[in-house]
Amino acid sequence: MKFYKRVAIATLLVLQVIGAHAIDGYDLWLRMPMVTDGAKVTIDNPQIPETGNFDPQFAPIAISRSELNTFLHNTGRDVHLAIDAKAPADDGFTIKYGANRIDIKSASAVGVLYGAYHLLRLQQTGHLPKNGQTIKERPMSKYRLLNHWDNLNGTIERGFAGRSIFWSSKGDIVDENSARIQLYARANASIGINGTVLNNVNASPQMLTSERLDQVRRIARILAPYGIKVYLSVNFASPRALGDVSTADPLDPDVIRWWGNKVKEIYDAIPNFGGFLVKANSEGEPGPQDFGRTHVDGANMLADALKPYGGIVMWRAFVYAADSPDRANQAYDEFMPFDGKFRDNVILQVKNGPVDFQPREPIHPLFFSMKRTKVMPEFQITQEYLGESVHSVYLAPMWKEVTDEIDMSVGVAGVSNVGNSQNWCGNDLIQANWYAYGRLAWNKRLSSKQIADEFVRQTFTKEDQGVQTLTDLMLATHEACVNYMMPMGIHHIFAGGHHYGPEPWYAPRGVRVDWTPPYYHKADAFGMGFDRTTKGSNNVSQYPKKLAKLYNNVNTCPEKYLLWFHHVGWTQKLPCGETLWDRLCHKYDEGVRAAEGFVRTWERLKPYIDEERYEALRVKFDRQAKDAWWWRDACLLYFQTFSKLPFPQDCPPVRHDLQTLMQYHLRMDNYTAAPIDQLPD
Ligand code: GCW
Repeated sequence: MKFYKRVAIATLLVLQVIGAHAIDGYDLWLRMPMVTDGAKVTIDNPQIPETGNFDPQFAPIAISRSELNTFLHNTGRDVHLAIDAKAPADDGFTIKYGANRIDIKSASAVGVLYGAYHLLRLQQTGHLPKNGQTIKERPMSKYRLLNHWDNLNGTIERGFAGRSIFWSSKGDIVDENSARIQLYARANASIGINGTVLNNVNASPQMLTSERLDQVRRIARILAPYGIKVYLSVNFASPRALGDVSTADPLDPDVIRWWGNKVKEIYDAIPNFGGFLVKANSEGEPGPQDFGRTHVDGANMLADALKPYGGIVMWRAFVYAADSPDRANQAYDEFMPFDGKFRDNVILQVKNGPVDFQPREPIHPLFFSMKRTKVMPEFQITQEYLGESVHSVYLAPMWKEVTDEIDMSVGVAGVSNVGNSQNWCGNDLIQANWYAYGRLAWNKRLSSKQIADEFVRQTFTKEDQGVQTLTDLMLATHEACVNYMMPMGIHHIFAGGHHYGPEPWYAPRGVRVDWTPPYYHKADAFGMGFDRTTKGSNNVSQYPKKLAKLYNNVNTCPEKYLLWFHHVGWTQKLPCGETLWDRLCHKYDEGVRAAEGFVRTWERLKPYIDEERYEALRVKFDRQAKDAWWWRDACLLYFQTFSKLPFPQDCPPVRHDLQTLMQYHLRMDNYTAAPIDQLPD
């Protein structure tokens, strides 16, 4: 069958599936009714035939036309699509909304597709342009990637929404899942995502076997028409592990040859392959240091292999050794000396904060200092540390604390929250995080509020009162979560292993100390907090002077980072006028009150929301409020064993006792969501 026909038929199949089922979240933000009065859509480039044998490079145009035909209401204007060398390049587009016609133009086919989805979004959110208006868009980041931590057996590391849509212990599921993978592509293209890493950064060498690469090839063919390239995480020891070379030393000629051949094999099968993502010498993964080489040796060797084909290497900066006095210092210490030494097709992928995707972290200092290296931030969309898919936490406000301050023009990566659950994310409301991630990758200047508004109108309700109430709720969730889990710069006081719930006391013998909460909170008879000042670990000095000065002084350090940078006495007066202990109690209370408020707000939203999703989220909000109490009681009662101070009088009494909470440990396999019915009441 001709390529274009296949795309068109597959698109129709997806559309049929969408039409057929109840509101269960499956169709994400593409919940558009099909129109019967569709606009006439014309392709203005004579070299692109209206029907028949499409050159694959024009597939996005075919999709644009079919999407607009199916979903764009007739506004009395014909729609014209054109690839035009004078139109915006780099995936950008213009939409000219004239009196009789709408022109969508871009220098590339995929740019036209982004324009088509933009127009549909404007229709769905009630913001169609005015007569004579021209919209011009151009993405702010070049590489807009999702990272899937999917294992080849179908489990997902830190995945809370079912199993992988790409891999299965059953073997090959690409054909079986092709409709879902296509909808995944469509959803991503609609928000401008242009690349996806198909497997866990803790990568199995098996990823690079010929059988697996054939599956990758088939996935790539489903994604390509939507402008999405595939990338793979690779295990640095692959040449040795797959059996034909005795080492993985990046300077060894046999190793270099092995990678060269492997890369050629990949590009022969997948000409638009994107490149590699590498977690090396981190948390037990192999890397160049195992052979006495450096990150630069490792990254550049892979970059050289990929270069002839236009591929890139994303090399992660998430490294830390077990015995360091401050984990937050390490990425900077290890990578700064290499600034300017990486090939130009290497991008350093740096987590948003210097520790690990905590509910709140200061910005990673490498963003300010790596001046001669390409850098892209990595965010975690999946809520490993923010209540998994149980807590509804809208993450755009958290990401914007970083994206507003840094350069994202090279690219951005987001660790996906997608699994094969019916609603993709295990929670209908946190689909918003996937959506918001894509929108911010496209345009980091969008406000959290605007993105929430767009999301809500396309998914839950278009009624203004409902939209307003729900977006206000969403906007409050992140700060609430920080407050009930770890306010004022506290970090990493989670339950060991799975990270669901509080265990600030967790410190079993034999576990690496930097994987235990006391390493981070440092509570003692005097006070609590990690001293990262010039008198402590000196982490502040990794920041530009102005910030270093601000953070170093306990009186000027923003309260939200206070215990991140300072060890503060329990009775010390803070700039707000309260003592540390009282302030801490009040912040936890603030979090609990907010979480309880979400339950009531959700009940008020009932008239606006379909029964299925209303009920599913009611149960989740209820649990989130209970968890907020659990967090507050566990943390305050535990820290009280150090402070020996009473709760301030206006604080409500605790609901739990410390002993019981300390005996409780949720047993959970790494690859599922927390079982709600087994959590403390
Ligand atoms: O946050 C930690 C997670 C690990 C993860 C690691 C990383 C993929 O707990 O599960 O491993 O970060 O980002 O490499």
